[in-house]
Amino acid sequence: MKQNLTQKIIAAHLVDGNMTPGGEVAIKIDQTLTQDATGTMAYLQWEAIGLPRVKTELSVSYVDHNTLQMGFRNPDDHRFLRSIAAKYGIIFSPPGTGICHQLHLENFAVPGKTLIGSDSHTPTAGGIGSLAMGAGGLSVALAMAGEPYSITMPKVFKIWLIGKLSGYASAKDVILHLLGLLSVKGGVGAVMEYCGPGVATLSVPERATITNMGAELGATTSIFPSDGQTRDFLKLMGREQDFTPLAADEDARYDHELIIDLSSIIPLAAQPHMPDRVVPVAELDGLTVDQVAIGSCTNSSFSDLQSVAQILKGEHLAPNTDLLLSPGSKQVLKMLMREGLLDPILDAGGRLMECTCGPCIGMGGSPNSGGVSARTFNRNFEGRSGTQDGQIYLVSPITAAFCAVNGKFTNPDSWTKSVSAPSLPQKAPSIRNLFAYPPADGSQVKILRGPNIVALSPFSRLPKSLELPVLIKVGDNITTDHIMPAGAAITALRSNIPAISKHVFERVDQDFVARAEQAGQGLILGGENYGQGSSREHAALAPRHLGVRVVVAKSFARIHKANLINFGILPLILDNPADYEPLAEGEILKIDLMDLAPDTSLEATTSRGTKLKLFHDLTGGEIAIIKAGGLLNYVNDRQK
Ligand code: MIC
Ligand code: SF4
Repeated sequence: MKQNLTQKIIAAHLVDGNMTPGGEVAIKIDQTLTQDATGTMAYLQWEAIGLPRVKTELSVSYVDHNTLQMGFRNPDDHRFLRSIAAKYGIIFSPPGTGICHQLHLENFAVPGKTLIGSDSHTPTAGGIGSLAMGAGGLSVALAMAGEPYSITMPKVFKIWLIGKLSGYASAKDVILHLLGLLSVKGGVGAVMEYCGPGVATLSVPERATITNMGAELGATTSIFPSDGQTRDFLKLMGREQDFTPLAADEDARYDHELIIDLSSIIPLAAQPHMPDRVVPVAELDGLTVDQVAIGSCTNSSFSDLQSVAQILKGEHLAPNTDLLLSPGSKQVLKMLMREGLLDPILDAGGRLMECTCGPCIGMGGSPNSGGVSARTFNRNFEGRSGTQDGQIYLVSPITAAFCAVNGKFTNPDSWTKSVSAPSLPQKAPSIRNLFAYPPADGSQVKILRGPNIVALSPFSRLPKSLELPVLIKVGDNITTDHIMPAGAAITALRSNIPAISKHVFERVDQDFVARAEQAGQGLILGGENYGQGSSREHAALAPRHLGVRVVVAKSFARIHKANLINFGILPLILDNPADYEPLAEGEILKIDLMDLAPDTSLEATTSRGTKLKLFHDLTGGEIAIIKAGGLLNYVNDRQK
């Protein structure tokens, strides 16, 4: 049978299951990655599994999210991660070496391999033809233990590219165009597979921008074929031996088809506060820009920053505008230095930051009160920048650079500075000597901990019935940033669940934690696409710590739903969305769980005496995990 690329890679890694969309498939995972903010918890869980060495072909632990080291917490986390990596056979990337996804693309990602990472932008490696997915830390820990990774077999969307980008349009505008078309939930349950004659016109870093931000569509992942462009990139990275050509069969079947003419793409921007609120940059003409931030795993490649340098050359930042720039990796930074491209940025007044996530996750670089910030990032959720009323616009590096020079958005028709088409540099210096490679035998390595690293306490099993107050009622598209905010102060608590739990929903409702603590247990009522965004399992773990046993919503985002299951929280769907309106905070729902089984619905009685039908799409395995009180209990039970 003819297969698309997604089906080919899944079939080659299939351990169990049925490859019909909607069915469950368990696949072998070749590579894993973690970053520091999710990694400490992932490795605490890895330790609870109790194996002497990882079983994957390659596992890498990156430190890129919180490198501010304000006090002992971050450096203790980094030291813990370094020692864990050495002991268990994991490559360690020290703070400041680069952003996990950029580094993985440059140094480790391989066409046709499977990769899961405890970060939602792991699909960046789809730019090189890996089947790369974001997952919770516990799922990554289990993959390192050699367990297959279970997902719902995705539908596959064919994104047929024709034409060639021209003028000031860039890869970022392609994915913004798609977001405007499909919305932040348009890709849920699907893989975006790019093909067609336009593919050959895009370099690997441009492809990676597109697959990276496929996460904002809610997609399981996004993938490009592996072709001549892939070979060129791997050769430049000194890894030509990792190249294999890969493509869908001709006439392969897809579940949905879309055509994008690259030559019709124009500069676009996502307006506050959602990545799908997309408009042409021309419509923002005249809007004052207080801050420009360039970098993040979406747009921090050499060619991205080269275009910025070309626009800034001989210019000065507008007096009202600040410019922050974080290169994606030390390799990118060294290339900029070698090609003389840092001078124009620094001479224009730009501020060079570390090669980390930086302002993207609110690690400094927040805009002023009510300030407009044009960012080359992938998320503009309210408050994520660290300034609650900051107005964040997501744009390409080219648009960002013009904003920096003009101090405002301007119509691209007025742009004159020439920008060369994205290209790979002639030579790229390897920085692989900066990674710490694990010794062949790690048994003597001592794990170094700090007082902020608190082991997980076990969770109780699911009882036969629950009587739960609605602790909070929220609307559609609630992100994990709403549930468990990031930023320097809170992210420093990622390895301490009791401490981080004090911040659940704090940007939405200051009283949530007190209410939850008083009730002892309860449920969250959500709308559509509940839990979109990050893979941070703290958005499930911390509510669970506060006694949340059930989330009732109209629909769920993929990774968050998996995280809820992993920590024994029952994700239930309102059978009749009209039941959402009358439900209020404080109301008590009595849910009988005796009949919890695949393909059945549950009944709840409200304190008003009304009946609600709640359904779920959980598999037998997922129900068993929830009943056990979470995946760690489940795995430990199995080992007994
Ligand atoms: C994000 O972009 O939201 C993050 C921060 O990278 C998260 C991971 C985290 O919360 O640690 C993600 O994308 O999964
Ligand atoms: Fe880091 Fe931002 Fe990318 Fe998340 S989206 S991995 S915070 S750069």
